[in-house]
Amino acid sequence: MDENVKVFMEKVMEKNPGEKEFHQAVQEFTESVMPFIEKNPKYKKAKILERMVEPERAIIFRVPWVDDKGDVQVNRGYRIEFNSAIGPYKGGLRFHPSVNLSILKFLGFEQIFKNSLTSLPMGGGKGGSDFNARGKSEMEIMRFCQSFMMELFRHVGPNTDVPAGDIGVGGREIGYLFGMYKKLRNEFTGVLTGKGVNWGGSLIRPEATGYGAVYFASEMLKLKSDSFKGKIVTVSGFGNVAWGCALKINELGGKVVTLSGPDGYIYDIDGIKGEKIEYMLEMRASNNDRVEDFAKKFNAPFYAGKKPWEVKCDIAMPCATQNELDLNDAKILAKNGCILVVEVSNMGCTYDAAKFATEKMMYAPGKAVNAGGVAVSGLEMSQNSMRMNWTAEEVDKHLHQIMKNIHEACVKYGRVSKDKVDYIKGANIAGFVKVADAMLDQGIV
Ligand code: 2IT
Repeated sequence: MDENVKVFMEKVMEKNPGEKEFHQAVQEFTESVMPFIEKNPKYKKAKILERMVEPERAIIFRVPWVDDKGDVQVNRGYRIEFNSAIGPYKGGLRFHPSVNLSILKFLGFEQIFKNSLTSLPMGGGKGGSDFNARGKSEMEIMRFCQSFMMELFRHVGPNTDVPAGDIGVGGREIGYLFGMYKKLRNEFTGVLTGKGVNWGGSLIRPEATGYGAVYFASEMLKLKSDSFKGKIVTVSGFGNVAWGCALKINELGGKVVTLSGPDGYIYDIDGIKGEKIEYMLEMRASNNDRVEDFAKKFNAPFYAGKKPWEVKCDIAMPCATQNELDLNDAKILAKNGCILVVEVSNMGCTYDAAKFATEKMMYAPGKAVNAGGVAVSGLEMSQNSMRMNWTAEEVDKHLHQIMKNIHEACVKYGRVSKDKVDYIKGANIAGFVKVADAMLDQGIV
């Protein structure tokens, strides 16, 4: 490791003890940008990197609610308002029992550069709760969302901080959160994105993360004069992101053969298409958090407790959660002839897996690949400000162009040779420059 990176990381670790996901995200980022900062002393002098790793504000709050039995439950809520140099804080809310400060800080930190890459005016933020939706009733989910917003409403607003969904927060939860915000503020504004299309939501927002990821991967393949046509694709997860990927991959002539959940993975050799894709939405809404139901319904083999990376494929797309693909998985993928690892989940690959995949296959990081989700959130904000709705074609056209531009920016800053691009470096530096320059312009604040 570079000496400057080492010294910097020691300070980050000392100041943020135990936050291992946050350390991981900062280290990956710092290894890319440190050489760039050394070459551009204006960033070094203004201590831009030291300022960037410190959230502007981190809010932690109590979320009490009453379950169906009448018992009182207490969860912890968070909102990390990380960086507002280029726009209001923007980023999702994650409701999952694994949620803690480290995870939300890593997500908020990555969100800064992802949002910058979209070229839209959005700062970086993230929030959520350790709430576990598994086995909860519809009314319990509603009461939890309402209690969460009873505190969050003081900290957010359409020009301050605009949350959206993430794991465990979809259209249903956004609806309950929005309803309570509107009641408390007596204002109908675009304070959240991912809203229903009848009340301010944007067409294509549900599809955007998956579509955008496939558009980005198509650009990577195009560099090699290749495409999705005829490709076998392994996908992990079964939620909104995996769903959008499956739709677009089918449209482009590829075949998705796996889905996964915390319980294991399913292998569907006929390909996941048509009603099978629609069934993914039912699994999500059931609050069961498992894919074995799919195996039973469609008669596909189910591998309990295993990850889909052992299946032979051309393209692997982790769409579930952080660190779901490690070095050993990456080695198996390469050995089985996989040519491309497209990280769709945030930090879906461990750092050594990402480096290995960059070297031996092709790899692109989540903050570039999955930026289509937040990009269409940005377009939802624009439509809300104008009090207008664009057609699906119009939104999709913008999304496609934004993903092409992000790919181009990654190539610009990440090209290592005629036929090799380091997308980690490209995405990090391209995302950094815009935010760093805005911070310089705005002084020491
Ligand atoms: O990780 C992400 O970019 C999201 N969960 C979406 C954030 C957003 O504001 O749409």
